[in-house]
Amino acid sequence: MEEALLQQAALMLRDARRIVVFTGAGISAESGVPTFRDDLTGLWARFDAHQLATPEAFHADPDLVWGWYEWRRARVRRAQPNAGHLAIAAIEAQVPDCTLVTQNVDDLHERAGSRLAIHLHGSLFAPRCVAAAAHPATFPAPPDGEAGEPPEGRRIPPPRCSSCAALVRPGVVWFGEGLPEAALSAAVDAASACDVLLTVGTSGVVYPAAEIPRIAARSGATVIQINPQRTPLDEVCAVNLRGTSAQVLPALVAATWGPNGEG
Ligand code: BJW
Repeated sequence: MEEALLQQAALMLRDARRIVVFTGAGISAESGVPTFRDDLTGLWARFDAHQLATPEAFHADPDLVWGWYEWRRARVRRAQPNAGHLAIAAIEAQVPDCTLVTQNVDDLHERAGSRLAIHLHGSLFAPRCVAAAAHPATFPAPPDGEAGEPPEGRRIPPPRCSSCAALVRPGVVWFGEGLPEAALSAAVDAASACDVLLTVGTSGVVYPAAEIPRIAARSGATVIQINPQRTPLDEVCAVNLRGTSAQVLPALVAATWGPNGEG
């Protein structure tokens, strides 16, 4: 990463009153949580999204889908926040008007101390009744803390809702499903009103989430990207910091507010 670019980004952050941090799977990669689209290690390089991440897939084979999400949930439970997650919590501590918007379904931002993360694609830890629109979802707590992690191909029948006996499904947003309205609208509002948006570890190809940095840019904000690879968002970014989030974010926080956050 070029030092001059880091200093340029630090100046932009120091001058900003309203900041949005927008994260994707790359922020959790250095915690051992796989991304989706990285060539060899991404989930979609090993698993078929059509068989696992659509409402039709769950309808066709709920045990396969629930087993896969239980495997992922167990992996995340074992993971720890990395220096990138901690640096974002440090930005929030420096800037009172900082909104964190994540596409991630893990809880590593929360565990790193972030105040409130807007989860655009739901959470691995909030399973819900398939008929949840009709009544509040109630179901026996999933067997957290079971010894070990289910092997990745294991089929596990999902629990049933205690009030209507419908299946309980992972609380994530699958392809073809709408995003949670309140989360999307809060993210759009924050992106429309910020001075700087920092986009970190996302390929920027999944919509409507990928509109968030574009909305910020169109509204006059400066967009800074942290990613080891080029992405379609490069074109809207004033500065592209090529590197991993666990390396670049702490360096950026130190360059902006000093090594001890003295400003
Ligand atoms: C590092 C790093 C390190 C690596 N440090 N960086 C417009 C155009 C085309 C298509 C569409 C469109 N609008 C809608 C669509 C369809 C579809 C879509 O976008 N498809 C495209 C893929 C073509 N969108 C939808 O279906 C959405 N719904 C919708 O539009 O509904 C319409 C509707 C409205 C109203 C009513 C009903 C319907 C829903 C999208 C849901 C996405 N779900 C997933 C799975 C969540 C559950 C789960 O986890 O299983 O969300 S897919 C997956 O992609 C996941 C992610 O949140 C999302 C984004 O991925 P992300 O985070 O960017 O990860 P990667 O892997 O792509 O990138 C990682 C990046 O990190 C890379 O750039 C690396 O270089 C980098 N990196 N290591 C920093 N250490």
